[in-house]
Amino acid sequence: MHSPAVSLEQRANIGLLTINNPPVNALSQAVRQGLLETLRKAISDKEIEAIVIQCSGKTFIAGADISEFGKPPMRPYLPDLLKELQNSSKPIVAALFGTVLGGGFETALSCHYRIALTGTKIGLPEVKLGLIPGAGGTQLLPRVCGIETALELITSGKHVTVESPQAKGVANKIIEADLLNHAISFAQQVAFHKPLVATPLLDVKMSASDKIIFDQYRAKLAKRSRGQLAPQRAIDSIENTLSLSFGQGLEKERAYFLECRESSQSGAMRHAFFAEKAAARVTHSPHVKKPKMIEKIAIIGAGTMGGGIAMSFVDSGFPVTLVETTTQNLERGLAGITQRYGKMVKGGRISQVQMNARLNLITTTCDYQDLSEIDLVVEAAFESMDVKRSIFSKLDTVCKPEAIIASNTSYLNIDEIAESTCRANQVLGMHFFSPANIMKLLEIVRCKETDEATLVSAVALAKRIGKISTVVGMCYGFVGNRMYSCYGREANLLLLEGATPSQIDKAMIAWGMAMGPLTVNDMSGIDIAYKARKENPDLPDDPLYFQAANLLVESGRLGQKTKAGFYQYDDFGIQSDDPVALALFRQEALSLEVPQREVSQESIQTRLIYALINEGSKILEEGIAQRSGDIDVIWLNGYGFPRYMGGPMFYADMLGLRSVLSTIQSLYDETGKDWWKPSELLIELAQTGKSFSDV
Ligand code: 3H9
Repeated sequence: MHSPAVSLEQRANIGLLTINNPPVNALSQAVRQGLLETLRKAISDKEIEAIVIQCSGKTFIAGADISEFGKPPMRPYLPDLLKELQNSSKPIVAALFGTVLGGGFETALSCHYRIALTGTKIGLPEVKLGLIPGAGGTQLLPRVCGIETALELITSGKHVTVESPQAKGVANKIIEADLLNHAISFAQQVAFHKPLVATPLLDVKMSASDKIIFDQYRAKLAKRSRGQLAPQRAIDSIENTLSLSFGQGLEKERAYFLECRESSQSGAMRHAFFAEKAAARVTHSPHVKKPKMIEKIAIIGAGTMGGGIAMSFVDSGFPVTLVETTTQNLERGLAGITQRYGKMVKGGRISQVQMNARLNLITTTCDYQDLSEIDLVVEAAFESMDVKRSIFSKLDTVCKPEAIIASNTSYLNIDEIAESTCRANQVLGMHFFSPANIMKLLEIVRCKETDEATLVSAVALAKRIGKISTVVGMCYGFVGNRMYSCYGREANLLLLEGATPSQIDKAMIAWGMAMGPLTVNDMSGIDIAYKARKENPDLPDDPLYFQAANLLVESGRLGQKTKAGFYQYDDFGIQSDDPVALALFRQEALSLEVPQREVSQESIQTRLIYALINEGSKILEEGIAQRSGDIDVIWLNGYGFPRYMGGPMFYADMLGLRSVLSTIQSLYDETGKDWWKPSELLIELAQTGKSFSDV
């Protein structure tokens, strides 16, 4: 009995194995089993003289089935299957198209020949899942493309096209179209070529400098992939090709792969992979079938944020109308965009031709009447309720009835903004993160009146511009900034208790965060959140609440832009703890009767991370986030939370919610502060032995 996931048919003297496992032909158990059975059958069939492996659907195999990794292993294992391909007595040709990744690429490399459609992407992205290639990738790729390419591709996980110099040697033939017929006739041509050379028999391609390159990579990755196991293991495994036979190298690779697969880092990164896919799913009514067509975009405000948002649309080919109050503002905004693209050209990320094409997609205007044909407006003006309400009411009169109007506000109540229009059902939040053309995250804010067609359209658009989007509910700061304010609150309190800014930042970097919270605050300007706090009457009425930051702003220390904030900055922008700021905190602590103490690294980490978890739990409890994974996606992509920790909610699940609750309860008992009151949801889950992922 053949597995329905793989079929065998004969075309003249060629055995054609077709894999059919949508959406990406992942190597599930059924596919492995099917491949093994059809392969054995084709090899034993006297009429078959060569074999072609092809896939139906949109891509050749895109990797092992990631959803199987957390489960008990099921035979046949991929390395055993690939051994049979490598040892086949009949030549095997892989017909490549789409994204040939991970185990899919290892399968292709295990065939004797590869024929590819132009534009086919290849890669070993396992490190992005906290893994190394586990079916020979680290031993096969150095034999086909050389040591340096193997190091570069495997430790970065990046994809390259078959035409790129790094992929030299992968494809025996690259063709424009008609892949299957070309593959069959290629197989007929090579059917009797002898001897049959499988990849494991090739010598490792290396140059004299390759011996020292390993330590260079180790040092580079210790920084770039700080704290991560998989990239270092990948280097060890590739280095083995210099001293071990193919079989021995394979055995070592398998051991490293299993070590990585069992690690909490890989568990966290796999969670992140699936959470990002799930985040883009919106539960909506069956009446809403299709997203609205959105082709023409307008951005209100050409400042840093508006400019970045405009870039993220034109980068994906959308025409954008940039709107400002004066031509001077427009010129300044456009100059900023041109400068940012110029830097990308200098850095080799885009060509001059691409830059010109992108700039040509931008039209500018100061006249709202020019927006009558626009499908979606993103407002990125000054953070003031009055300003935004007046913009929305003007937009409402000039935009066509079906147009969607979005606000990029970080904190303001969009329900209130929507009231200034007669189309509140077509108003929502699109909260980009700065720099908007670089940061992948987009919080899509569902307001009280937002209809489902509008929401679904925004989500579809986010995917078209390459963003990772999550739909969130309306509250102060939405999900990300609301949690960030709890994280920042603790950093501020610790300053009054006697910790220094550098102590706090170092503790969080040691924990794995990309940057320290106070450095981030100094960079973005302490006054921004200060103003937002002043506009919000619902924040905790506690004299300690953000008092350290308040003091700084009120004494003119706004951050890097004034060369003084939480830190002081010298003429080269180098930061250091500032005795003046420290004295300010100490004095305030004295007058507010906050006892000074030695603050340990661990207690800083506990206070900041558990503040995130408790607030995340409240957000989930209130239904502001649809799933705990959405909160993780926001923190991983918007706030530098380490991917190998999976996000704050996944991390809490890993710790076990009983222990998390007990720590939060102790902090509540010790401080007596309302904000440490454990979330009801956390209590309920901890008591019933459940996790956030069960919600
Ligand atoms: C590996 O191979 C290890 C081996 O070395 C050794 C083994 C022993 N498994 O992204 P999309 C699902 S590690 C299971 O929206 P796109 C995905 O969840 C693996 N499911 O499409 C989604 O499901 P849903 C190395 C997978 O066109 C649906 O497919 N390979 C897998 O934008 C569509 O996904 C990778 O890491 C999978 N491997 O992009 C490749 N891949 O519709 C990971 C996808 O229910 N995948 N799904 O939400 C990708 O990078 C992208 O999915 C790909 C397509 C570029 C292929």
